[in-house]
This record gives sequence, C-alpha cells and structure tokens, in this order.
Amino acid sequence: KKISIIGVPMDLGQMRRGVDMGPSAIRYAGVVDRLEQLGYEIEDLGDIEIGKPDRDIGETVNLRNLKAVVVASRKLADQVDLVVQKGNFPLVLGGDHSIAIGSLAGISKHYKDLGVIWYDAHGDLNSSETSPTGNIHGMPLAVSLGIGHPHLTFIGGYAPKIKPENIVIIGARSLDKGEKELIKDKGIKVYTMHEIDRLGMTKVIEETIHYLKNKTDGVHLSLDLDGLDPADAPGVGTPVIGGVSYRESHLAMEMLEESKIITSAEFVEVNPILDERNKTAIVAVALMGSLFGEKLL
Ligand code: DIR
Ligand code: MN
Ligand code: MN
Ligand code: MN
Repeated sequence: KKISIIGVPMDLGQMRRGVDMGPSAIRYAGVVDRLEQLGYEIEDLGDIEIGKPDRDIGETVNLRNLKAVVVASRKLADQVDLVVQKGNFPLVLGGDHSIAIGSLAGISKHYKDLGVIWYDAHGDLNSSETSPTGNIHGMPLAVSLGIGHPHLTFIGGYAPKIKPENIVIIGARSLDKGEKELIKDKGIKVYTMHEIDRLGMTKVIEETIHYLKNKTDGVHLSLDLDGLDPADAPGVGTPVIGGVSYRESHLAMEMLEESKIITSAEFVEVNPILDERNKTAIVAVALMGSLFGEKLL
C-alpha cells in the first residue's frame, strides 16, 4: 500500500500568520518514518506553491484572498487527482482549512458518493453571505456542497462535490447562525460536544461508520486540529475550549482504521508559531499513526 503526502503551506484562508508552516512542522514531527514503520510505502510530493495575498478585493466582498485561494485550490485538486488515479492514498497536510476545497475537488470526481467526516470545532459551512469574518477557511464544507462563490464551488469544473447526507461533523462547539440554519435545512449529521459527552466517542464513531458505510464508495477524513481541546492541541488559529481529548481522538482514528472506510485524509490548521514545542504537529502525527493502523501490541 502506498501513501502520497502533499503539503499545502496555505495561510490565506484566515488571518493568523504561521499556519503556512504546518506542513514543515508535521514533517519535522516525523510523519514519513512513522508511517513507513507501519509498512507503507511513502511518496512525499513536497509542497504546493502558494501565491501572495490578493492585492484588491475585486468584485468579491467578504471573501478574503479569493483569487489566491482559487489558484492554490486548483493546483491541489490536480495533484490529488493524480494521486487517486495512481491508486495511492492521498494524505494532505495543511495549511488552513480552505485547502479542503482543493482536496475534495481532486478526490470526489473519483467517487459517485464520497462520504466526508469533518472533525472540527467549527462547521466550516459559511459563505460570503453568512461569514462573520470573510475567512475562506470557515467555508470549505459549504463550498463542497456547491454553496458559495462559483470560482470556489466549480474548481475542477463541476459542483457539488458531495451530498449533505454523506457528511458527518464531529466535535462541533462553535457554529455561526447561518451554519446552524444550513445544518437544519440540509439535515446534516452533526455530533456536537454534547453528543460526544453523552454517547461517548465509541458510540459516536460506531454510528458514523454505520451511517456512511453502505451509502458511500469512499470516505474523506478532514481533521482540523482545533477539533481537539486546546489543552491537547494548542497550536491552532481558532482554539475553542471544551474540545475532543487526545485519547478520544486516538480511539476515533483506531476505530476508523478498523472499519477500513477511509480512502483519503487531511490534517489541517497546525500553526507552529502558536504552538508549544511542536506539540500540535506531534499530536497530528500520532493520530495519523492510529489512522494507519498503529497498535501497541
Ligand atoms: C468562523 C471560524 N466560523 C469563521 N471558523 C473556523 O470564520 O467562519 N473554522 N475557524 O475552522
Ligand atoms: Mn475547520
Ligand atoms: Mn476549526
Ligand atoms: Mn480553523
């Protein structure tokens, strides 16, 4: 089995500098060795080139750096597309969460019914109409549903990338008004921290697998490190107290590995400037270990 790693040093989808160094921090935390030890052949394709911030807002309002994000998303989509064509597992390293637009554009054309697990404190379901910030990293899930500026939704030449009934959001605890409305409107499955506390992570992941397994032909895991509690993953741009623990997250990854449903993944929002001794990148690599079958015995 072969994993292809793609780094995306993107920080234009939000306003904190430093998340562009996420891919380096994750490589420094030993991702290649860690996965090689599990018997995988690793191909590191290096980093996608990211342009400069947009110099003008053009015709677009409340979509910071739209042009630069579109250009980078196209490049990422093309790379990911080639990886899937070769039959390798795409593992994308962020970079802010706007990169999911490109990942999903490259992946979803290979699946009739791609499932998505969105592990995040946030819904990332905003559009320029609903976003309180104008930051595109708060929009990728909506974009993939075909909601948003057409320059974003039509990357790869088609929209939508995914169906609302094939999405599961896990770890949500900060949702904007428009996001809550969209979730209700589309009937998107969400496990907020309330459900995680009530049911326990075991049940949450069992239900997630059951929910996705028979109606999808592949499942993309999009893991925003801010889904974890900031005590365990402090190096993120938008930390929200009361998150999923390190242990619960490992359990989730192990159960997903056992289910064999995951066909691509990305780990995003690692910001080494805001981190403590690269802790968040180290956590990300540990979670990747579990996702790819690491066991103590
Ligand atoms: C907020 C923050 N909902 C926004 N989103 C974040 O800007 O749209 N997503 N941080 O990961
Ligand atoms: Mn996110
Ligand atoms: Mn988030
Ligand atoms: Mn974020």
